[in-house]
Amino acid sequence: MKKNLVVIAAMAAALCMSVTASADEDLITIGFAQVGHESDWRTASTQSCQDVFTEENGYDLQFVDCDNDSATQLEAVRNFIEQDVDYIIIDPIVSTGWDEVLTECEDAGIPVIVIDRTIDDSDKYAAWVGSNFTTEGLACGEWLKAYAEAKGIEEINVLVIEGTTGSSAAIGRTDGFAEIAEREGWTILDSQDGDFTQTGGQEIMESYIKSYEGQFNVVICQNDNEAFGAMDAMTAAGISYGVDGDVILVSFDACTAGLEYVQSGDINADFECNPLAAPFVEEVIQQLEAGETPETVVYMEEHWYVNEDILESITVTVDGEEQEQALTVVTDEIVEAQY
Ligand code: GZL
Repeated sequence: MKKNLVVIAAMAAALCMSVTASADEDLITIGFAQVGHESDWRTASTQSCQDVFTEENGYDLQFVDCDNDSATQLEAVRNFIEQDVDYIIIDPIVSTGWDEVLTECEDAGIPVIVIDRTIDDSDKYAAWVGSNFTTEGLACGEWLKAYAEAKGIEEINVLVIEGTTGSSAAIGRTDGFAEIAEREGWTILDSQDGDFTQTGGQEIMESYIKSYEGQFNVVICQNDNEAFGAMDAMTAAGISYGVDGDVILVSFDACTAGLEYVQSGDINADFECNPLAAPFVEEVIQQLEAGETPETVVYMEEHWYVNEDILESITVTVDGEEQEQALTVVTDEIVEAQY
């Protein structure tokens, strides 16, 4: 009797393994080479993918945090090719140096989907899902123009804390804002890389205060974590900022903590960059699975958040077309619902 039970148990185990194996074979394997873990935005971006690409949804997500290192990111993609994953998702730390490895993905027959930041030296990918960073920079400039006029501020002297050098997010926000600054005759006293981190924002702001104290009345931080660091540096130096301060403080991303500071008046305006791309990436993958051709460019919906309701909207010229873009005053409900 005992022998039979052992045989049945062994057969059940083998059946379970074969079911598991075939179930595993049914999973769509995805290699995701993420920028790193430098900001609240990045955490939300990673979580979005981990929430969507789960086993119960039919996916096997192989996630690599590339720690803001381009060599690590290229190696992660090549390892995904070795593993023969079904799809590769890349959020490119920098926008160049990609054609060789994307050619290797193409030769291996593995579709690539780019999210968030752009790849500017190759088009060997199935789709890109993200934001128009230049529009974000233009909107920031147009808001500052309208806000200064409404406040009767005639002279604008700006310090910019940029994001990671070479990233399309930093390039776009810098170029967009600079276009308006040049048109309006503003002075950009300095513009340095804070690497999208709170430490970077604080260190650059501390250096700026040493060099430009008393000369600037606007600080533009290219993400919220840099703004948090800049706030710490200005507070330590006794410099007031925000709606009731001597310095207008502007940020990008509009993460929950950033919006809390907009609501409190510490940050005057925060230009949202939406990190929740995974549902749109899944749509692309499902279209490819069905043999369909997905949209190659998918823009995320974004809002421009402000503390005061003195302006309802701004006009931003995007690719030659004038667009009326609403300004949204931050409320408890908006903060509660944010990423
Ligand atoms: C922008 C994204 C940027 C965020 C930062 O889409 O790539 O990188 O603005 C993040 O918070 O570090």
